[in-house]
Amino acid sequence: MMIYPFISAEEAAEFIKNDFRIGIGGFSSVGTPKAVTKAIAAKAVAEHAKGNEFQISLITGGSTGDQVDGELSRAKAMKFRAGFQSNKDLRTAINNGEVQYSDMHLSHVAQDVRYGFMGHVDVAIIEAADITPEGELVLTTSVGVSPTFAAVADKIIIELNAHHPAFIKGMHDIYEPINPPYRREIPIYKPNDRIGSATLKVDPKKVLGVVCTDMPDSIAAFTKPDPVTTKIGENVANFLIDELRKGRIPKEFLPLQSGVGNIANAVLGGLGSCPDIPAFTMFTEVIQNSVIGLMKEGRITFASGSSLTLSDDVLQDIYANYDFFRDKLMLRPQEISNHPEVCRRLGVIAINTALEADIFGNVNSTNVCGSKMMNGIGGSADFSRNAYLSIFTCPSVAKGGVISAIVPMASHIDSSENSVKIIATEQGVADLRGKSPLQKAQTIIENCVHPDYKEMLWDYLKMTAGHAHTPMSLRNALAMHLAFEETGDMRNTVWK
Ligand code: 0RQ
Repeated sequence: MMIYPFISAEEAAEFIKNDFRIGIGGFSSVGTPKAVTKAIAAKAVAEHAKGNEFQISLITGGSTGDQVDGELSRAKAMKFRAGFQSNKDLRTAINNGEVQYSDMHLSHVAQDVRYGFMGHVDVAIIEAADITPEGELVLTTSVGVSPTFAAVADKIIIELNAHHPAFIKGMHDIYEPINPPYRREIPIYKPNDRIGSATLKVDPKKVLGVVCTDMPDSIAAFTKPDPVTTKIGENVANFLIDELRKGRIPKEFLPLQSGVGNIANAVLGGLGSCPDIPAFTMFTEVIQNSVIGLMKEGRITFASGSSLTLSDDVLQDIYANYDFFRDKLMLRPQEISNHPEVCRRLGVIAINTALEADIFGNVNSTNVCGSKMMNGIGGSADFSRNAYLSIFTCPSVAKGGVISAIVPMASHIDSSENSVKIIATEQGVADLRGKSPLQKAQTIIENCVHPDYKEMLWDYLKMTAGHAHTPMSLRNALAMHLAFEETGDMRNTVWK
C-alpha cells in the first residue's frame, strides 16, 4: 500500500517556483532524480519564452548526470550551484559566469546545509528504489546528502525508479550526526561496520507526491587505461609494495580510497592486479567499475562508499548476482563515507588525481591556469588531509606535452603540501614525507617531471634555492602558465 499520492513530473515541476533552493539526492552522477529535473528545465524554457524570470539554486551531494546539470544549464534554469559537478554544459556556464558555483569539500555539504550556512531549502527531490508501507525510502545507487535534504526541506518529491530492485534494501546505512555541541564519535571501527538504518525515514506530511520512472543513470564512459595511466598504476603499486615490505603498511593492508576519473580507475585496476598486494577493502566515496571487477576476482573483499558509480551493464550484473554482493557493498551518506575522523581512525590510503602539482607538493585538482573550473575538489581533500598515506597521481604532461603537470607554483591549491605525502606520475614516485621544501622540490623534479621540462625546473630551483625557506621567485613562479597562455606551449618558458 502506497501512503503517498502519485503525481506526474510536470505536476511536481509546477510546485517549483522562481528562486527556489532545491536539494537533490544522489552522488557522483548516480541515484539522482531524472524526470522532475527535466520537467523543471522544460518549465524554465516555457517561463523564459513568456518573459518571466525562472531560475533555481541547486545543491547536490556530488556530480549529476545530464538529466540534472545538463538539462538545467542548457535551459538556463540555474543561477547558483553547490556541491560537485562534472557536466560539460554546466562547466561552460560556470566558466562564462552564467552560474555561480560554490565548490565544497563533500564531507561538509550536509553539515553546512544543517547548520543553515547554505540558506533555506525549499524542496528536496530524492530517488528511491522502493517505498515501505510506512513510507520510508529504500534509496537507489547512492546516498549523498539525501538524509539531510529530506530533514531540512519544506517539501519532498520522490522519484520511484523501477530500474532498481527493492531487494537492495540493506545496502544503505543511513546515519546523520547530531549537531555540536552534542555530537558523538562516528562509531565506525572497520569499513563494514553498520551504524544506521537501512531506509531513509521521511516526514510523510512533507511529501508532495511520488513520480514513477524507469530510467538508468547516465554516467560518462571511462577511457581504457593507456600506457601512461598503466605506468602510473604500476608506480603506485610498487611504492605500496615497498611500504608493505618495510612494515610501514601493516601486512593485512589498509583500506583504500580512490578518486574519480580515468586515472583513478586505471590506478585501482593496476593495484588490484598486483599479486604482491593482499586482498584489500575500500573506504571510499565512489565505487567505480574497477572495484566490482576486482571484487569478483576476490581482490577486494568489501567496499564502503556513497555511490555505486557504475556503467549499467556492471550494475545489472550486481543485481543478477546479488547474493554474492550483498555483504560486500555498503552505501553511506557522504558526510560519513568521507568523514575525517573515520578516515584517520581506519588509516585510509588515499589516492586522488591532480591537474597540476608544484615542486613543493601543493596540488591543484580544480582550476586550470588558476581560474577555469574543471569539476571541483570533491572529496579529494576530505581524504588527503586525513589519510594514513595521501597519494596524488597525474600524467607528467597534459595536452600532448604542451603543459607540464609539475610547475614552480600551482596556480590554485586544493590540497596543500602539508597534506600531500606522495606524488606519482608515469615518470616515477616522489616521497615527500619528512622533507623540507627544498628537499621536496629536489625529489619531485628528479622523479616525477617529464624529460621535456626537467632541465627547465632544475634551472628554476638553482635560481631560487638558498634565498629563503621555500625556494621561490615571485617574478617567475607563474611563468610556465604565462608561456602556455601566450604561446600555447609551456616549453617556451624563459626565466627572467
Ligand atoms: O582534458 O578532457 O579535454 O582531454 O583535464 O584529465 O587526464 O582525463 O584525468 O579524468 O582522471 O580527471 C583532476 C579533473 C582528473 C579529476 C581530474 C586535462 C586533460 C583532460 C581530465 P580533456 P584526465 P581524469 C573523490 C575524488 C577532483 C575531484 C576528486 C577530478 C582533463 O580527478 O575532478 O579528486 N578531481 N575527487 O587534458 C590543463 C593541466 C591539466 C589539464 C589535465 N595541468 N592543465 N588541463 N588536464 N591536466 C571523488 C569525488 O569527489 C566524487
